[in-house]
Amino acid sequence: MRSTSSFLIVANRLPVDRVGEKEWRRSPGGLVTAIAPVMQRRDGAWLGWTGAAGEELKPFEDDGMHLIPVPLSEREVELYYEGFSNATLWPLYHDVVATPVYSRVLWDAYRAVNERFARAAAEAAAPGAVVWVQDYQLQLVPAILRSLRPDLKIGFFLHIPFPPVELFCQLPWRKEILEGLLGADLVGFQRPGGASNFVRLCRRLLGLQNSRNEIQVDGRAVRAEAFPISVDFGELDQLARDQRIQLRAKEIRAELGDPEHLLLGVDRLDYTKGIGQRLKAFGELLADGSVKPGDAAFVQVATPTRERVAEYVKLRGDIELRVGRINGEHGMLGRQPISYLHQSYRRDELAALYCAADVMVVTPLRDGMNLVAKEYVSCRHDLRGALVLSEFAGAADELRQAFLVNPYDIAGMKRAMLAAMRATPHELARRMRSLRRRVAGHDVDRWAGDFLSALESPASNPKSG
Ligand code: GDG
Repeated sequence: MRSTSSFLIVANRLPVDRVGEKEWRRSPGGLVTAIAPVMQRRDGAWLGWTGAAGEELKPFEDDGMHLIPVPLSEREVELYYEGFSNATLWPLYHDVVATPVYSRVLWDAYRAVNERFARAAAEAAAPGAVVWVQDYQLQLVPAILRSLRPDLKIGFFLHIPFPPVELFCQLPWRKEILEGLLGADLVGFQRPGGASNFVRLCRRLLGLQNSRNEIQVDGRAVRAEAFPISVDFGELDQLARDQRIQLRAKEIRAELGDPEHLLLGVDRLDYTKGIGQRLKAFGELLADGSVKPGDAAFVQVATPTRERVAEYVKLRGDIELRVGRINGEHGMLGRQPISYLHQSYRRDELAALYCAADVMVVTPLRDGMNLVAKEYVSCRHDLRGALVLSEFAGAADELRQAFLVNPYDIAGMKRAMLAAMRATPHELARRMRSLRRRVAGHDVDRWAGDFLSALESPASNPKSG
């Protein structure tokens, strides 16, 4: 077994899911696809939790990746993961759309777990290694790691939004989080707004000097910059062209009674995703007769997530009540306007759904990026299909040819959904061509490449410049 690696990913979760007793399968998702080749080229390792509480495993190899498990106890899952990460930081960073829980017990667990990840990374990294820390669960890791291993090149990427000064200041541990992130050489955000919020906060709360996006701290320069994440366009494009996927897409439409308009939502069942708002808009379109029940069908895939966190339990109840009401009022025997699926699907079934849908409805109240929007676009080589997209998703910066909506404005959302349903094939093709060009030219490979070359460029380390 090797001792140290020259390239290290540090993330809350390992990039594999357990199947059976001892078998693992690579988790779906862009991050793994983008990073796997870099790991192979650079003798890389991935450090993270296996997903099972109380499990202590030795490092192992899987699918050509060197994996280093970090253990979490049952109580740490509750306090660090479900607690501080998902009941404090997640709502705070998403515009406080749910009320964050501020608790010292949760904070203590967050700090302790971050320290464990940092120590494990310090042990696994070769001299001068590049370490790339991922996401909001591990914001203290960069500083702890730097104090243990000043020789490392440390990058951090935040997948969710970074909030404005007024909101971030609610956090009782606001300085500690900023100081944690400042341990990195490069702090990456989805949008330029996130980077400037961070720079402003470092000035305001820590009194640090900056010139543009470079912050001076302890004689080092820390860069804050936007790197909008993306999807594997090529892989999805190819998948969507597969005959089996196309056939399945036809079958899905037939199973739904070949509606004139098939609308689709695909989200984790999360209160940031605006699922209730979009269903309300659809329900009103049915109620006021703009859309006839037999003509339109709405499929909402709501993947189970964070099911032990109180806000998610409440959200599930709210959504299911709304679906029940709309179906009760507008359904017919054997046919419901909303097909609500609280289940997780295989990737190829999702691709078939994307190919089947006339209108993809992505309406988060706040979202770092939103990969579903980019996946839909990648699957529509036929240049048909319309994307209704919230202006509060990071993806809206790039996908300007979508039907952009404010999810708080139900009337506006109804108009946009109708416009998407009524658009001519010519208009749809014009919009889709431009959306596809954008995603094809800015795929996840480019995202990882851009981040890593910025991290390793001399500008982020004045001594080597
Ligand atoms: C965070 C940020 C940012 C969903 N249901 C199933 C399934 N999915 C896949 C989708 C997509 C991914 O999960 C969801 O990604 P999103 O970007 O839409 O949202 P978050 O999970 O909130 O992700 C977000 C992202 O990180 C990356 O930086 O864009 O803003 O919140 O890929 O396809 N996949 C499968 N079955 C499902 O049922 N296989």
